[in-house]
Amino acid sequence: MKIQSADVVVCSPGRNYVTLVLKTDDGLVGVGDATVNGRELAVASYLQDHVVPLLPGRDAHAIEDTWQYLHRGAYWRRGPITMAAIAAVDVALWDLKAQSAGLPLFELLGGRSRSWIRAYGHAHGRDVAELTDSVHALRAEGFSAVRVQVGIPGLSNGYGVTVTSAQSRYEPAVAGDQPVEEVWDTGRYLRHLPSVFEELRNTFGPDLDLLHDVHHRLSPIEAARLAKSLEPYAPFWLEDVTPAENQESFRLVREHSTVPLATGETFNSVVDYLRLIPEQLIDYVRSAVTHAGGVTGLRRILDFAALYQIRSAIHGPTDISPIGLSAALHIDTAHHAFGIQEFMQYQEPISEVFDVDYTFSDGVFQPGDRPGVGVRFDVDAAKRFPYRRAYLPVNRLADGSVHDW
Ligand code: CS2
Ligand code: MG
Repeated sequence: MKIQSADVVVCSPGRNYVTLVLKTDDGLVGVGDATVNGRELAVASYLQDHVVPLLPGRDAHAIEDTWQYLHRGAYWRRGPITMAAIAAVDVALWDLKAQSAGLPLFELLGGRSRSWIRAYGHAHGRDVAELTDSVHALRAEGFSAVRVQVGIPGLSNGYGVTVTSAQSRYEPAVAGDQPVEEVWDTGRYLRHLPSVFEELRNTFGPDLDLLHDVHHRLSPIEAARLAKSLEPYAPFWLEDVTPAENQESFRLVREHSTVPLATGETFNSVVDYLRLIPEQLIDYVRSAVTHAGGVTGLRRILDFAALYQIRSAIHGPTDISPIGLSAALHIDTAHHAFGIQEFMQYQEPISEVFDVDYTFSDGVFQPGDRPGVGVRFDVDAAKRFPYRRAYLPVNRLADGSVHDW
């Protein structure tokens, strides 16, 4: 089975996606996701200009060799753009191999390890009343684990929260020629959050798993204070409590609290975890199939994490395309180190372009049984939704200085 052609398609059915389509000489079509939120055209160019010319004629079965060829062979390895491009090739090749075997991908990854995949949903509100309604709505959809994000009094916008009540779902990337600018105040946030968790625990009791994403905004000692103050409400985890470049900073948080910690959505290699995993500074790895070198890259991370009882929580926001999410679900089904799967829920018209076979009901996913990754990508439909420039927000403090978003 040889790769015959490779095409890169950028489309925007609701938001931007970069998709790689590989065709083989025996007529199979494999697809991979290379979306990097707000930087889509950079990864499309990396693929189109530097990777696509290398693919025709290669053995489509040689997944590991192609991965190493694009990783070591490029000399400039790692980085979000490079690893998203490699991920797209890798997932498309796994898709082809599984199709040629006539099996859903999870069968090639070791087969089924669990009966279902537990997911957490995104609840949000501009205040606690709205957040409570949002949690009720997710509970009604069957979610037993919910990420809770809330507006902070005195701040007009916050991470994970819609700006108006008319928006039913939060989507951070906004179409336009300039990023939206937000204003952040750590003191207000730290003072407000414990009362929010207290109210949610009073309303929903001890059984509902509550997750929260700090989105890289705190210093290590601020993160420790937050974790300590939320400990009585037993969060399932706190995510990205502090930026992860200085990995030693997680130790400081650990010294003050037993709240589980999750990080890794911005990482792109197992190398990024060289301290966090063996020194057991985190409890969940959040890398995405799409951003960490595909199925091949993510399995390296999970095998490493499993040695330390650290579990998976594969990144699953809407800026991962249904191809990336479906690949994640196959890994979730097969890998012993599964913890939980993020599900942010796509908005239409996405299903006009991506036809999926996985199902979601009562808070859990099931992978489909189509051979391969299970997603059909409609190239003609994609043309109806051309790329629109969009950026993630930029965050500032009250004095105008840029802060982590
Ligand atoms: C978030 C993401 O899903 C998450 O946990 O942190 O929504 C993140 O903001 C986006 O993926 C950024 O592209
Ligand atoms: Mg996050």
